[in-house]
Amino acid sequence: MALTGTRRFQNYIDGEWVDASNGDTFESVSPANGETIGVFPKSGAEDVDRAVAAAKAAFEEWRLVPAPKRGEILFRFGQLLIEQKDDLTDLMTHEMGKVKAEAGGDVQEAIDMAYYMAGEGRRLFGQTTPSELRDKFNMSVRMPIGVVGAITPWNFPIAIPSWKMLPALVCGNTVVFKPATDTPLLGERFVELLDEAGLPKGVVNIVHGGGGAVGDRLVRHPDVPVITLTGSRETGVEVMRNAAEHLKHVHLELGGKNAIIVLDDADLELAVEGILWSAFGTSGQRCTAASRVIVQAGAYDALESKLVAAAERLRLGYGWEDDTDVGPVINKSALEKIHSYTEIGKDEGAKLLTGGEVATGNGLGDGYYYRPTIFGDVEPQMRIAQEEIFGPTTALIRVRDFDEAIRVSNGIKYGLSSSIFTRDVNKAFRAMRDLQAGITYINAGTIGAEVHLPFGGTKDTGNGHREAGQAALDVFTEWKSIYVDYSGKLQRAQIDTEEQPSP
Ligand code: UN1
Repeated sequence: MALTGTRRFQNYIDGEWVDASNGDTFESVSPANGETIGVFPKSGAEDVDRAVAAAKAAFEEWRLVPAPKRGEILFRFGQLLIEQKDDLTDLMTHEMGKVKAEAGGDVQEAIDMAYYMAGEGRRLFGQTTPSELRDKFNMSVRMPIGVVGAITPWNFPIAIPSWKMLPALVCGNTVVFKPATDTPLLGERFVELLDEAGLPKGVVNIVHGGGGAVGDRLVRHPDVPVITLTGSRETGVEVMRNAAEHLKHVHLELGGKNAIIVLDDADLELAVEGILWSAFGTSGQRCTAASRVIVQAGAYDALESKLVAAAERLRLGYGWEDDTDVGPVINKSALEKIHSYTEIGKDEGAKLLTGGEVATGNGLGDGYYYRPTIFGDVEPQMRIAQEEIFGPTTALIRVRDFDEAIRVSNGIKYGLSSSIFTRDVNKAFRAMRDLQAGITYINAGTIGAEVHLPFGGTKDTGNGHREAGQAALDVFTEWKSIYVDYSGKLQRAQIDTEEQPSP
């Protein structure tokens, strides 16, 4: 990759590339080897205000562009993503650290979303329904809302912006986008391509900088009626509180503490593959990662030994090298947090089966690498089985039977993803009914959601909304019900209706 090094990047506001008004900057640094990726504006409230004003003005015209035309711009964006897929994938292995196959998947998820939402431009269905009165026509339509503040995380630096911005745009909203400070260049590339696809100026704006300055201003800004955030539970609570003043629409996608259940009758080889992929893929840095494995007693010993052996075969390294299985974690504080949970697990009396340490050999010391870590004999109430670690650490919990497995799986505050490995169709269906989560997988791990189904979770994972799928449209539109009376006379609903048969 041609690294940009100390090249300075800018905000994009009202169709112009501009510095932060205070002139401050921050660097994006690779978690893989410490190389500098680029220098970005460390913006403040003034920059947010300018971007919001631009987006607010652009909304008046963009909302009138026919939705199929808006969809065609997204289609073109999807094509540009395909052309740029290799470059974006390579950049992602450097800026975010995930391995090449997964980085390609991240870009692919945005391509899928672009095509899906492009098609939505010709649907955006409402309802037509009969009226209780003669010569009257009733329907409901989706209306765009206005300026959307999109605050995105670093773990899916291309996919998650697409989940938020593409449905927002096809519905006729305009956007102010604040990407994570760990992956600003991927955020900037995303916006460059949207611009190239033909979005009018002001429709999408990017303002780089921290959550405290940029994010908070967006959340409190009176002219930003919709906030969509993927982040931590703590940030979600703060965003909801601060957005309450203006009664904003707030969409939150927060944490997970997802479990894979393995019953005695499961295909163990398949289960091990599913666990490895879900626990250690993306170095465990997915909201959907499997940080708990709930195993029925009859399968426990065999599963433990197969899983530990397989985890020890995983090769840590740079994401851009073909034979790397697990890349770095995002930064130093993440590495420290992950390691602190290893100490917590040991103190709680869980058995450290493998990993549990920072990896340093073969040049890895220049980045932030943590060995895939598995704890055995974990009790469901231990902190390592309750709190989101967001790293390559998973906890094996032994249970007696199916009912206990479901109870343990549900015994957490989050409710994002869930999974069960079993060959018993009855138990699989009971799990589909009883697991308290927004997503349930049967005979697959906890990761791998597709863009045309709703994505999100129950309980503390969010606030009841979903992104992706048709559900995303509900976040970015308001319903309007329309009544057209063509009788030429005053007809009073509930009063001038036809006679009912007497009871
Ligand atoms: C996330 O971790 O926030 O299902 C998103 C998956 C991916 C998306 C994860 N398609 O794991």
